[in-house]
Amino acid sequence: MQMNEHEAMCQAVVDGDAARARALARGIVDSQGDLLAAVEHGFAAGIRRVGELWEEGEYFLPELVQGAEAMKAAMEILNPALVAGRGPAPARAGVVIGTVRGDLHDIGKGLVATLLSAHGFEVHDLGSDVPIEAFVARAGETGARIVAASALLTTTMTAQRDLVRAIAEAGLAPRVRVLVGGAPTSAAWAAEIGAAHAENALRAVTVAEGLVA
Ligand code: B1M
Repeated sequence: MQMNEHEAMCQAVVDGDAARARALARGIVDSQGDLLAAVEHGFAAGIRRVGELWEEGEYFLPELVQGAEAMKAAMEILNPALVAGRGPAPARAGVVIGTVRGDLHDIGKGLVATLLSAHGFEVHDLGSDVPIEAFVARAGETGARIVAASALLTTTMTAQRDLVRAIAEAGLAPRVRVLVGGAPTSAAWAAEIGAAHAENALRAVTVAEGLVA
């Protein structure tokens, strides 16, 4: 049986095959296919499967890293196309974004940053393992309206709470609102720490638009 396009993308990530992932990403861009569907049902489905295989003890750290490399190789091609595909966007508020300190997971954060840019936000991406002070400093310097913090580990999500406090202590609230996300986070967690929450990258755009409206 022949694999469909999304299954092939998923499989390339599961196999940790960066060259194949890159070629499939290039193919979907060149054929002007649905890029978001390719991310969600193809490459991201693959990295989620890698996570399951790792949890089941089938995969070890090298396979996890290879899967992530394949996913990132595809995103390097898809990210610019996602931003360009939206055409000229109206100037919107600034967003400082990063993955919190101690946390190296940056694929989901990168997707959120890309979609925010594509929808006209001025995005300042600080990368991963970002200290609280760096978020606060950049928000102060740039006059950004939103600080967006991603956390993928249950051990690092507490930094999101520290960030909300630090923004208040720096006198930046309520002009600056904190948006949190990442697999272990939830709307309940965000409400508890006084932040806004989005469960995926597209939703992050809608929530961010609401925060600056
Ligand atoms: Co790690 N890892 N990892 N990992 N890793 C997880 C998160 C884990 C759930 C795997 C598992 O056990 N099944 C587990 C966490 C367990 C827990 O805390 N509950 C885990 C672990 C334990 C670890 C290490 C500790 C492993 C070790 O070393 N023993 C280690 C930690 C390193 C560190 O950060 N200090 C580690 C390392 C790694 C790699 C480096 C190998 C690699 C990351 C590479 C990279 O990002 N550059 C990696 C990967 C790839 C994963 C999994 C498999 C996939 C994550 C991913 O990219 N998903 C992950 C399992 C899983 O999530 N199922 C896992 C795809 C991405 C598109 O989704 O990031 O969820 P996601 O983002 C979504 C939403 O969450 C949301 O929108 C995105 C798109 O819709 N979102 C936001 C994300 N951020 C947002 C911010 C927002 C709004 C929405 O607003 C600000």
